[in-house]
Amino acid sequence: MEQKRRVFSGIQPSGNLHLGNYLGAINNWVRMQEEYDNYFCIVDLHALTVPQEPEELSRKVREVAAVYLASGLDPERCVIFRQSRVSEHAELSWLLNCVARYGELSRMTQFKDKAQKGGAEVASAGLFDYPVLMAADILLYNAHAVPVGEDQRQHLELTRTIARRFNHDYGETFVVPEPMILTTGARVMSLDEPKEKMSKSSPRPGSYISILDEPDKVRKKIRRAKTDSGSEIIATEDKPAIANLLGVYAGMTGEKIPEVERRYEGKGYGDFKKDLGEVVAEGLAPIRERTLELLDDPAELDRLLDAGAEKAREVAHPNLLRTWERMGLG
Ligand code: ATP
Ligand code: LTN
Repeated sequence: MEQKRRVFSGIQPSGNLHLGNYLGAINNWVRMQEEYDNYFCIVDLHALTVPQEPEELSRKVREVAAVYLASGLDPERCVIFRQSRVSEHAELSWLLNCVARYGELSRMTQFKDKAQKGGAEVASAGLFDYPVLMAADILLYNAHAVPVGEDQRQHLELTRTIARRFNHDYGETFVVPEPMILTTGARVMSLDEPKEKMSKSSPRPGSYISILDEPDKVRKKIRRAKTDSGSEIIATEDKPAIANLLGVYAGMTGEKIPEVERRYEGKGYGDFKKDLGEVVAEGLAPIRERTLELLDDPAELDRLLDAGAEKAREVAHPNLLRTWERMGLG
């Protein structure tokens, strides 16, 4: 039998999982899980790059695991695990720190944005190093493809650079991974500020729809979402707010944006937002309900994550040993 290609991806257990995480990442993982050999991680070490409340963090790890399952990831087909429980991630990260360059990390826009927000002087060294740990996550599994949202493109390009440089300097070791970034849903913007991406770390709850928001809250947030001037429901550049809402509609229903535009020809923003509220509320409701059920049994979630870590280690450990050898630590 032909070997399936491998995918690796992850989400940080920080803040509230939102519609962008769902449409840009999880929903695509669910759809393609049959086709690939899947590794989906809860990247708790990445979450530590900005301050976290310790108790909250462990609660969030289970929450992300529950959302993965509730969204339809099947633990028979996907290895679901927690990054910190496979210590090879941190170990490979150090080795790759010695391959990645300071100049490259200085050019990462996510670091620049986040460091600027909290003050660059007090940003953690971990925040600066974040993309190297991400490269370690991916290269440790020799993943062929990495399904993520558009905001991760630059990090993936760096991962590819690190893999190529390592292979050149130490001999063929790592698969150079391909980004897998779909067009619809890859960049969901804030509801109140369509120039900013919908983000977990946003202090404004009205800016995002949490996967765990109650249906009425979802409807309300969409009703209040910013719109553009004019009245046509079309995804043009001068209509960033409506274009974003159309993208959400298409992402949730699996339709193409032009199909949705056609359906709303001659209708007003009010009608469109009302329907969109229903589509999103109804789409998320079963995921929310199932997540809450799963969270009622934390021991079962922990057991699943432990089993996942064990399976992940079967791939990660030999790859780390091989990297040691290549670098002269064998
Ligand atoms: P933060 O904004 O706090 O950095 P985040 O919301 O970007 O967090 P992550 O855990 O960093 O969340 O991202 C998890 C996945 O969700 C990644 O694949 C990322 O590309 C995707 N993603 C995040 N935000 C969006 C968005 N607004 N639209 C589409 N995909 C997104
Ligand atoms: N940086 C990613 C999360 C992440 C990730 C990964 C995604 C960490 N390691 C490996 C894909 C593959 C983010 O979405 N902010």
